[in-house]
Amino acid sequence: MENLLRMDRIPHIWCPTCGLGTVLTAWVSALEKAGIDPKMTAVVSGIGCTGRAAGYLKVDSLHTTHGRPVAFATGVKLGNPNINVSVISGDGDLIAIGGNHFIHAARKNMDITVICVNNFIYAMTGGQVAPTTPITGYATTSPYGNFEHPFNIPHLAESCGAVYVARWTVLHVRRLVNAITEALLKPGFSVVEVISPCANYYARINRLGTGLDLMKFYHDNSVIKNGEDTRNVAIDFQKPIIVGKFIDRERPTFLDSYNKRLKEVMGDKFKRYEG
Ligand SMILES: Cc1ncc(C[n+]2csc(CCOP(=O)(O)OP(=O)(O)O)c2C)c(N)n1
Ligand code: SF4
Repeated sequence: MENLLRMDRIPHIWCPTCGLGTVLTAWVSALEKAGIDPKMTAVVSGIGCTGRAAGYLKVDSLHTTHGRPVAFATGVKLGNPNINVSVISGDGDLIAIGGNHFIHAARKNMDITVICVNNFIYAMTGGQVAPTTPITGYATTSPYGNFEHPFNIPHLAESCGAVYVARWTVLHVRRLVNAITEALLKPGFSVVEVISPCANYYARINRLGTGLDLMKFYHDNSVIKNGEDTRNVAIDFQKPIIVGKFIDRERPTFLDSYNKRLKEVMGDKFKRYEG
């Protein structure tokens, strides 16, 4: 494991009982399990607590601007299609400011893996409401409880065209590692949503106890439903969380479609794009 971490950056900045260390460990374990060469791997993060992930991983990594990791990842993939590209970022980064990049990369079936860490809040900037904050959940900017309808991330990803969609909590470590492994090996846009405790803001503002209490909540309230229709997996405040592998399907990737179309138009003059 240590060979894939930048040990000179440790100790990390994450709070005690934050779920982000588990996400990082799961991604490293998945890369090893998938047998992917770390030298042919890139990780891209945006800004936020989750966004720090890229800085701790000893592969080619980019810590990019807020909301733009999917756009940067697209550039990396198209620059060298042989590189396995992961995005590890927060729900605010990917689904709020970065929402447009997320939906279009899914539509185009860009061959990247997105690990979206959902802690239901903007953590790094002090606990503001996110497009994933459940209705009635409190945030510093929703002092009366959130009243905006949140995104259901698996359903959003599926609707836009993602070929692999799963959700696990950081409590489900083995299943999370398996899901990330499958996602890394899946050609096309794959999304793993990871429900992760933010004790410092989400739990404190909502009086939910410690990070350990949130883990206990996941233990007692996660319902595994592989293959569940993503329309049914929306998350309500402190209600059971449906987890599982929801989508695993085939669609041509962006580059498959590009190569096919240009070959149709240009015939033998066309040379397959290799980066
Ligand atoms: C263009 C821009 N707008 C706003 C910010 C401030 N900002 C930094 S991180 C962040 C939200 C982070 O939330 P999330 O992506 O959910 O990550 P978390 O910290 O919860 O892991 C915001 C709004 C910024 N850095 N850049
Ligand atoms: S503020 Fe929340 S998400 Fe950020 S490191 Fe602390 S516990 Fe983790």
